This record gives sequence, C-alpha cells and structure tokens, in this order.
Amino acid sequence: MAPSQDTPPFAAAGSLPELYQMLDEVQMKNGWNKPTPSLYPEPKQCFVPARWRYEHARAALHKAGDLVDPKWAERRNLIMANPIPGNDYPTVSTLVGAYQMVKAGETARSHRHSPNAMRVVLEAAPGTYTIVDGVKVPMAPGDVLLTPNGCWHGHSNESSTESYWIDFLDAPLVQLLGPMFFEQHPDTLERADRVDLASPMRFAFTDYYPRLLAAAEVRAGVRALKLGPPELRTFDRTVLHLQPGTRWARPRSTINRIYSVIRGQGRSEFAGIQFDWSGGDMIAVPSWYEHQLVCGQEAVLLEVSDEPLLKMLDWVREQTPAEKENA
Ligand code: GTQ
Repeated sequence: MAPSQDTPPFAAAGSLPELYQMLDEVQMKNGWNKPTPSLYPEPKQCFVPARWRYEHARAALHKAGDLVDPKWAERRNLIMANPIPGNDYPTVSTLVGAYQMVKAGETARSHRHSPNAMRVVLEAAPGTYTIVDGVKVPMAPGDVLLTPNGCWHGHSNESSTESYWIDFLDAPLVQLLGPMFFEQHPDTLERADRVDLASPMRFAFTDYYPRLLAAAEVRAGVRALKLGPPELRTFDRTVLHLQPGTRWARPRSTINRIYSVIRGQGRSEFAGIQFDWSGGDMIAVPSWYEHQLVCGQEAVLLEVSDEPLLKMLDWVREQTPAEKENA
C-alpha cells in the first residue's frame, strides 16, 4: 500500500521518541510503553473506605430546611462523595448514597430517570409517602423503598415533623456507561389518590425484621436476609442482624458495598483505619478492601451492593485465604 500524503513519514523515524511524535499526528498511542498499564494483576483501590455520620447530615439538612426550597431545588439532599481527590459524586464506583430531608407539609416534585433508586427511611412520621407511578407508598422508619429505572417518583410529607432518609442510586454507573435520561413530571407533583400499604416497591420494616430474626443460618454471629423480589439489575439489598459480640471478617471482594445502620451501634475495621457507627450512619466499602464488622450489642445494618451487576458479568471474585497468604 503506497503511503498517501497525510501518512506521517514513519519509515524515516530514527528512534522510538520520533515514532511516538509521528503517532501523535494520527491520534495513536503506543500500547507497549504506556505510562500506566491497562491490565494489572488485581483490582486497584481507587476509592477509599469511609464513614458518614447521620448526626452531621441531620443537622446540616435541618438548617438547609431554611435555606433550600424544593420550589427551586430538585431535592434537598447531601451526597456522600467518596473522599478521594477530585471526586464530587460516587460513594463507591457504581453507586451513590445521599441523605435527604422533606419538611412537614412539604413535597418534592415528581420526576423519572434512567438510574435505579432506592431509599431507606431513618425518621418519618405517619403521613410520609413516596409517590411511585401515581400510588402513595408509605415511608416508616426502617422501610426500604424501590423506584426502578423509569418510574415516576416524588415525595410528600403530610406529617407534622421532618422526614429523613437515605437515597441510593446507580447514577455513577449510568454516568460511566452513558444512558442517562431525566424528565420532570408535567404536573410537578404527580397526583396520587391511593395509598398502597402492600406496594411491591416497599419492604416494610415490620415485615422483614421478624423474618430476619427468624433466619435459620447464622454465620459468625450474623443473620442475613436479601430483600426481593422485586430486584434491580444493578444493585441488591440485604439486611443484616449482628448478634452481641459479633466479629465478622469479610474478605477482599470485587463487589462494591455501602452499609447503612438501621439500629444499634458497632465498628467497621479496615487495615489501618476503623470507623465506629450508630443509627443512620453510612459506611462505604469499595471493592477489594478486607474488613470486619464488629459489635458489642446487637445491630441491624442494610447492605447495598452491586453484586447483581458483577454477577451478570461473571466478575464476582473474592480473595481466597491461600491468595491472602501469598499476597
Ligand atoms: O429523591 O428522587 O438523592 O431522584 C438523587 C436523585 C434523590 C429522589 C437523590 C433523586 C432523588
């Protein structure tokens, strides 16, 4: 093939640096001398373990109640951005967690988006609802609610006290892959005439908690109950009951996790750092961090993880004891 006029004079390159310079002209990079390898022996730890205090979020959101009006703000929420330089959004690579508050008598307008969302309720008096596709779904403390990809959802606090909860979304994954869509509801707050106590979008605390306590299998002092169906394709939810005196070691895993504390208190221990936690706190455990869950008295945690996504792709892997030994 005869070189055309816009082919750099590769044949005349006298050295590799000269070749690289010519490659620049045609927007190509050599793959044999990359400054950072594209493939590496095990997962990088790009994100760090972190803990956020509900006490801090609550006080900040209470003040934001004076300063942030849902007439102009889409949501009154606080993002638990993983504390690595330059990051302002993901909590772990695929997921984001946020605290949200809706004042007594207030609504947060309806919208729909391609990210899947889920909430766990921290404080809400009767009369607090998420409106999902035109149906009022009650929000009570400990309840877990789903708003899958494309479902209209808004919030309405018809009680006389502030309602607080945690939102989980797979928006960081959607940002990475590209298929982001977001739309406001034409009616601002979607009309809803019906309350559905048995909505499939709601895992009521009063329903799952007794089932969790009755779970037959106890591993290292921990009972686990996966909530669903319905399921989301990208992340799942498991409630954990930690018996008094639990010390549960979880190996390095490719799964990204966010824990939130439903009841009780305890500690998450990582190599080099540990975080105490109590009701409403959030803990990020990005992929490939070994950790231990420790509690003196009993505790209930909600574990949110991207395991379904990784499973779908055949990328779930844990470090084995032998691999740990040789590391
Ligand atoms: O309440 O619908 O924290 O759509 C982020 C996106 C909350 C919500 C967030 C959302 C919501």
